[in-house]
Amino acid sequence: MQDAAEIAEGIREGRRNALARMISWAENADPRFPAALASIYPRVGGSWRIGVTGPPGAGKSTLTNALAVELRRREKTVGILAIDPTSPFSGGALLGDRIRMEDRTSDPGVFIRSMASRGSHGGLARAAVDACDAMDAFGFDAVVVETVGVGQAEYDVVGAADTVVVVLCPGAGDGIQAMKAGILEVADVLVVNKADVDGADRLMLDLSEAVHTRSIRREGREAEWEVPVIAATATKGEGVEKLLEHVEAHRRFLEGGDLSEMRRRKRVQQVRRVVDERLDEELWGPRGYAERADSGLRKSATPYDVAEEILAAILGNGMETQ
Ligand SMILES: Nc1nc2c(ncn2[C@@H]2O[C@H](COP(=O)(O)OP(=O)(O)OP(=O)(O)O)[C@@H](O)[C@H]2O)c(=O)[nH]1
Ligand SMILES: [Mg+2]
Repeated sequence: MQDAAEIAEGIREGRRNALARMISWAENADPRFPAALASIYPRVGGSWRIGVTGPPGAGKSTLTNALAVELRRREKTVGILAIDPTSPFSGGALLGDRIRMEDRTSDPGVFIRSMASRGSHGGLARAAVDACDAMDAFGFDAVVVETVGVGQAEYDVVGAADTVVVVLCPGAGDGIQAMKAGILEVADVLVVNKADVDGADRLMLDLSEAVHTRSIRREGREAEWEVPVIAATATKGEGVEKLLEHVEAHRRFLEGGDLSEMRRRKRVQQVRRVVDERLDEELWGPRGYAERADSGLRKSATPYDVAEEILAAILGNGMETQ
């Protein structure tokens, strides 16, 4: 069995199997993860983290593939984390490039890993950030996280990135309308993908208006960031260079401001996730309060009475009411 020091050393030495193992630890909330992270933590922070989200089928994976190809062309390395991938990464050459996205051995500058949201015990965002930390410490120039934008957990995942790219496409109907409001909130860069399809221009216009209003409503430093809306045809690699330029511009924007503060704020969320997860375990795991709740209910107390009793036991007298 490998220990944390071994894995950390493997990561420092650039061994991909060590990285893969560490990500598995993150996924499984393995008790060895914290120590491994501690010993590579000084190396965390060099990667630019890009979150890619949007409705199902918008072309997120195709765009992520194309983005990776473009990054490689610029001699940048990239780690990709795909959450619940329904559309596996193409596995084939994109645009005639020889980068095979699925074949991990063919290009040491690209690393792809998927992660399932189920089975992560609600700790999806915690695990995803942990995995990104591991990839970051490994030394990738960019780390891209793709997740389908369907719920809070997924927003939470991409929200931890430095730059959030939201991918929309024309013709996906009311579904997009419904999630637009929420999805626009998290976007630093908006991509209208499938620009080769009817309705793309219309969507560009609609979004440009929507984004304009939103950026005025935003507070603080970010109020000055005008979320660009760009067109792309990911299947042909069109618009990808432009996308990367906007990501770079966003990076410069943050670096010119309080990047470290922003990152620290996001780190606070990670602390909170770890605390929440551990507390949940302590409270409702085998040595927790489930038994006590059961016996309380047997005495025909209401769930509220039982909850109060348990809270009082946890928090002490401070919780007593009336
Ligand atoms: N016409 C057109 N089709 C595209 C474009 N980009 C992607 N597609 C197609 O759209 C489909 C979905 O693409 P994906 O990249 O798998 O989309 P996704 O958003 O990752 O999908 P999920 O991960 O399942 O939510 C595929 O058949 C792609 O070939 C584009 O620019 N134009
Ligand atoms: Mg996908």
